[in-house]
Amino acid sequence: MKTVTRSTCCYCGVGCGVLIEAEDGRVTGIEGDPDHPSNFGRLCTKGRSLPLTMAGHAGRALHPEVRLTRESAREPAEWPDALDYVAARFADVIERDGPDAVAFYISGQLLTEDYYVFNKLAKGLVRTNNIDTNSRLCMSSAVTAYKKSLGADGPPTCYEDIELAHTVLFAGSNMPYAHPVLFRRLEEAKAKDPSIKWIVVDPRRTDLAALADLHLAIAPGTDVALFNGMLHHMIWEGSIDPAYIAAHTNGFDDLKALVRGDTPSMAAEICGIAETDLLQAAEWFAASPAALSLYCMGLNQSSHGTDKNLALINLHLATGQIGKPGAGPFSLTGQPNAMGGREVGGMATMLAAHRDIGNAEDRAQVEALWGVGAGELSARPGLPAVDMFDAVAEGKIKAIWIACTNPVHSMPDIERVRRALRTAEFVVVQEAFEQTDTVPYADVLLPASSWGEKSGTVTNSERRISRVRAAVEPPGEARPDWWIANEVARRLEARLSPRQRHGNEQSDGNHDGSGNAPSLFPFASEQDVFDEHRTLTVGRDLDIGGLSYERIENDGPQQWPFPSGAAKGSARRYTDGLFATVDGRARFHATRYLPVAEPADARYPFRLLTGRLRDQWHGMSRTGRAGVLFNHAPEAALSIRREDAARRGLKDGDLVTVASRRGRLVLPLETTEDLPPGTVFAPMHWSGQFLDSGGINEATIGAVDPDSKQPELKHAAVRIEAAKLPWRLVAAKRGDVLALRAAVQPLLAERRYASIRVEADDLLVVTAADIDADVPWTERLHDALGLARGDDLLEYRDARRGRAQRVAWDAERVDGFLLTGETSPAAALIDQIRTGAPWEGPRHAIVLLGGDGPQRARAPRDRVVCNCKQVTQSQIEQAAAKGAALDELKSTLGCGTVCGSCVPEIKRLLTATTPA
Ligand SMILES: Nc1nc2c(c(=O)[nH]1)N[C@H]1C(S)=C(S)[C@@H](COP(=O)(O)OP(=O)(O)OC[C@H]3O[C@@H](n4cnc5c(=O)[nH]c(N)nc54)[C@H](O)[C@@H]3O)O[C@H]1N2
Ligand SMILES: Nc1nc2c(c(=O)[nH]1)N[C@H]1C(S)=C(S)[C@@H](COP(=O)(O)OP(=O)(O)OC[C@H]3O[C@@H](n4cnc5c(=O)[nH]c(N)nc54)[C@H](O)[C@@H]3O)O[C@H]1N2
Ligand code: SF4
Ligand SMILES: [Mo]
Repeated sequence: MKTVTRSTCCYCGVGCGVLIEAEDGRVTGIEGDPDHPSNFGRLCTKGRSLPLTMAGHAGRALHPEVRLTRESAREPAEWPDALDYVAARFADVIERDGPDAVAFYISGQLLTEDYYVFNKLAKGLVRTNNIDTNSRLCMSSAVTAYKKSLGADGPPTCYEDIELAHTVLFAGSNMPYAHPVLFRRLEEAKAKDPSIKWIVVDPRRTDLAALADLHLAIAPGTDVALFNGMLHHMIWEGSIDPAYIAAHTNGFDDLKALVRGDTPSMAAEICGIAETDLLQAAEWFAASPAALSLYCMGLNQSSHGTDKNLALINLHLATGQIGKPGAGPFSLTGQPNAMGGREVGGMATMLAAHRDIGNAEDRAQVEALWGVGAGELSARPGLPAVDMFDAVAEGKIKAIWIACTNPVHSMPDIERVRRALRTAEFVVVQEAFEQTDTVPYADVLLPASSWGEKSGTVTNSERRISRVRAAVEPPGEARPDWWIANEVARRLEARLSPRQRHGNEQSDGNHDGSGNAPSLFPFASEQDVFDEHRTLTVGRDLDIGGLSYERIENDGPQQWPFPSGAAKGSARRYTDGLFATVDGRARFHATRYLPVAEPADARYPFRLLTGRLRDQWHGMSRTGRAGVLFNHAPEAALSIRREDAARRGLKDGDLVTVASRRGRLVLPLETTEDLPPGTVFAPMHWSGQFLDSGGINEATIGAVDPDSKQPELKHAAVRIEAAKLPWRLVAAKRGDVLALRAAVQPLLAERRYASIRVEADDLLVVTAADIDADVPWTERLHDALGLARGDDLLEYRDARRGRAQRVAWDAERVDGFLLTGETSPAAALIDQIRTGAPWEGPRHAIVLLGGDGPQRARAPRDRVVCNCKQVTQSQIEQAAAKGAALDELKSTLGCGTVCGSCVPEIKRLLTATTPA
């Protein structure tokens, strides 16, 4: 039977509504929900490809698995046994070493209900605040700055402001890649009114920067200097709003005294931009009828992330560009439910409903609401992510439970995380997919149901709460995250001694969860959890006392606050100039520019930036399952400015070692004009599932912002050297790419460079270097790929020239190959497999394909720009050379007509191509 289920996309913080089509328990299709106020039916490449990531159960975590000793392998276990075991091990550690000897590291991709149960488990039952999330790597600087300046967390703006803004300042955001559907709304607004100004602050010339009216390619990490310089100009040009400042803010005089010294010329020099550009930006911002800032990780992921946010908010407060349509500081949320996580207080420094752990009254309120004894919640702040893993490495935290995040890939300086997990006594990993870099460290693997299979709520970037609904049953024995946490919590409740559960003074009572004291975990469904959560918000800034599943069902997704009796949520906050601070006034902060934690120097002369690609999501556990999502960027690479490469005698495709003070990895080089001198860029996505290394976080730094504790994932000093590993092997095989990946992945780490790429849904390619004399490895790869033997294998060896070539046949078709030494035929062989055309010549002639051309290191294929219509870069360039404009390209090639994710890049290609 065919069903259609209304739900929400599981990727970015835009929070697009989707209609999931399913048949016979399988997700078969997806459409944008035309009625959802985030996307009105649109989806981007990632959202549209969700069904492809759900084809089959291969690679999913399907059963609980337990290993009793580190030396043994995990064995499948029954749910009750696995849950009992986790509860027993946690209880042992808590009773022996105290509650702060355990920790929870969770995720902004959990649903609000999942998050709520974990938070209550840690803070309400275990009584530790050691619960932190990957939002620490993502939103915590934005949260800290909102609280310091406006008095409360959460953006004051809404999506409608995107259409109403007249000046848009993008700071450290690459929206066309990271928030594509919201960017479509900006494109439309600007198409309607070309006088709208776009200013982009980003060291890189991204597709967004290429479309901007003004691109400020600042030196990495210098945003505070830029914003202070802009404010200086506004103050001394008289373009600030003194009436607004006087009526609604505090602290302006200190800020004014500070920025007196930050002249535009000094600021421009620090930022490495033209002073006239800085002045232009200041004027467009201050004089605008409505100035909106959209900012993301370029500000937050910094050792001065809070100050970067505050310096930008200063501009809004000084000019009164806040609390009115089209204006305000709009922090774009990364993950689908980073906001929901903050709402339930799921971080080491927070309590439920935007309360603070450090605040005795807040604690007392939560104690009363949860029904735990007065004074029993721990006042000791928990450890934020980086400190948490350090404490594990130091043996202070003995047991850690990781859910819905992959820290062995996504944390800075991953070797530190690996060390921690090797040291830990007990590691629980709650995952939906088996192939991640964290799963091997699990003593217990708890299989989680995932998108399309689970139900609850998420809150998007504009504070809008949407329903997530299950369209199919979870595979195997996977269970919803809230259920898993709830089951362990009940067992732990029964195990922890009364003294632990109810404090010293009540130790005589029988509160062991066996019936006398009501359980803290009475939840029978995710709806029960939501209903408890909303009662905790009543009277708070995020009051959702009036919101229920039923309400969302009937009236659609709603924005908070949504107090009891409200007819609808609030689109915009602070419209009356009354802020969430004690005196109702927003606060200016005197933000002083400070350099990045690790500036480049003679030994590590390059500044490393990291960020996202258009079609991949984080560690690729999901997007890495769909071949089509590799089209736009087939493999990991390090981008470098052409002159910087040439000066070092390096060229496109060369393998280089990227080394920092912490770690190193090898990547192929990709030259570009889009980076400032002395700066290199690596995407964050590739991990040990696709590379011999763990990806770029081998090199990044764990330095954190002093206020938000967010690590500086965007900046580290590195050295780039030729890896001097000649290209030696390319192999490919047609088949089940997930199975092939699983078979090949364990071999990767043995090479100094090895990489897997998915060429198509049924074609996997492996490249490796440094394998000269290592014949056994080649044989193992051959076996892992399942290349045919005997008659169907054509072999050719030339020992003198160090070449070996094998081509596997499936009847008349090429099915796979493995080339060592001379790899130039690889590209043509891959094409041969892709097209699936029968080979007509004599078999031995196949190895001559590609001739004796230059050795090709990179993916040789023409890059696919438009994924929906499979239109390549060269097709677009050829049409552009004939003078075609965007509309003509759309009607002839069809590119950019479906999801629109490629339109910014098409526009850029059009500008770069001169018609012949
Ligand atoms: N395709 C895709 N979309 C995603 C995600 C994904 O994995 N893939 N993840 C989601 C998540 S969780 C997040 S947090 C968001 C992130 O969304 P974004 O923050 O927009 O994405 P990033 O590419 O991480 O970083 C944005 C830009 O910051 C720039 N930058 C680096 N250093 C500086 C600096 O010092 N100053 C300034 N002004 N800019 C700097 C980088 O060059 C980069 O272009 O994306 C969300 N959306
Ligand atoms: N160098 C560098 N590093 C970065 C960043 C950067 O810009 N540069 N960005 C940082 C940012 S902003 C972020 S948000 C983090 C993201 O880092 P991570 O949180 O590590 O990213 P994901 O790969 O999305 O991890 C989510 C995991 O949960 C699993 N999963 C999916 N659905 C479910 C489910 O329903 N339940 C459970 N239990 N598991 C599920 C997925 O398979 C995946 O392994 O990375 C950070 N790291
Ligand atoms: S913009 Fe794309 S990834 Fe983000 S929620 Fe919408 S469809 Fe999903
Ligand atoms: Mo993020």
